Amino acid sequence: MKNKPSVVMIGLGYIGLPTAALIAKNKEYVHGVDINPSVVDTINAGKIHIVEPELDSAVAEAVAEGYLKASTTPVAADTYLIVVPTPFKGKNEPDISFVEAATQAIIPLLKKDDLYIIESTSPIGTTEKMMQLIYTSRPELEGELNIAYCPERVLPGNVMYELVNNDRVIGGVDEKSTNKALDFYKKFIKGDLHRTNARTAEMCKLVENSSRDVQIAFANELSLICDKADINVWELIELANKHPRVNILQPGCGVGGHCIAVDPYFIVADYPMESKIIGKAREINNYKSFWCAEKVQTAKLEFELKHGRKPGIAIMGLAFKPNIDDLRESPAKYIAQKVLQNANNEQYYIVEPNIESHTVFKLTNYQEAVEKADIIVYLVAHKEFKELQLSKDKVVLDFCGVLK
Ligand code: SAJ
Repeated sequence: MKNKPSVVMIGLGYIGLPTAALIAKNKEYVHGVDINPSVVDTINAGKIHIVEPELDSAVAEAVAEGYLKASTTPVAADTYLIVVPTPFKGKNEPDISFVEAATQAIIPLLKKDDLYIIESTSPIGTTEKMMQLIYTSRPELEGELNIAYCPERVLPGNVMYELVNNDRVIGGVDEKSTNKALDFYKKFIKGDLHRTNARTAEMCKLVENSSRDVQIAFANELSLICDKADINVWELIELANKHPRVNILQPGCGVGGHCIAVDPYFIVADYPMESKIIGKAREINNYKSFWCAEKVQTAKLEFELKHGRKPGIAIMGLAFKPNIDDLRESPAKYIAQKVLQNANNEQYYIVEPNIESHTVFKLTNYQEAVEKADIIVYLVAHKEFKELQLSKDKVVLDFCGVLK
């Protein structure tokens, strides 16, 4: 890079890389940092290491024009963005050590008026904690930096559009920091920018995903009740939603992905006595996956009793939600594993139309699977499954509303 970078982006993953490409598209020089040298090499070659529509061309262009360069170490800039993972440690407790390490790495580079922003999903108080860390090492800068929290809210698969168009919540540790962060995001975001303080912005991200988790738990709880009460839950929800102020979400085989099934624990870990509904929703959504696996086991035994032979079983879908290839934290994958652990000479057909092959599961084409199997277990409502015609003799366990 010929010019001095104005932005350093620490963490070039699912959010950091698209954001870096977007800033670079706006003709600001971005120095991207990742601890993984192969990620750095891939990006410097103008290529990408993740699957996300339109990201490849954005990165290729930014690198070719010299606005984006990656490295394993940070350099001096005016704005520093921290977009690293915040995984779990112990029993569902957030681990902010990557945010801490990223902050430590840039502390020596900071100068008066610089802007430091955390985007990583973080427990409440993290931004203030990092401020303390910075000012303890660099007391001469106390009050001279701009420090803010601004969570991302993009939906995987639609990142390049949502990054630009979604509203953002921006919370500084003081007014001056909020203003400076707002000026920064204004340059490349078309959505509205909403001002608040750092703690509220941190909580806002956790609450958005917890709210969805709680709502899905309600739908999943209804599905358990309806199963016992012999009521079609899909019809029930459709009818209840005719009320102008009711909007129930859809039950499924559990909640997956790396956001909704994770972020609520960030609240529960710090406020266990107060977060009763949030904690219970996690339990219900996890239980739903266990319940589905048990249902398959029962259907299998019933088939054997009735027909005097072992059934063929089609497990339809492994992804964490419909029409994607992402299996991370997938309840469908968990159920498939659990069902296979209980296997007893039945024939299994594992189906995932969005991936070619898998290291653990031997995959079968979805048409062949439903033709050969006696029991069809729908775990993910992929569009391909909705077009299938099933013969009347099949036993169908529809956990995600494919047939609704
Ligand atoms: N699900 C249901 N029933 C529903 C809707 C979803 O069971 O009615 C399940 C899905 O099958 C999946 C899980 O919930 O297993 C999560 O899927 P999702 O589409 O609700 O969300 P994600 O994880 O792909 O992305 C979420 C989004 N947050 C919200 O919608 C509040 C996204 O905007 C966030 O940016 C993202 O989390 C994140 O990074 O936090």
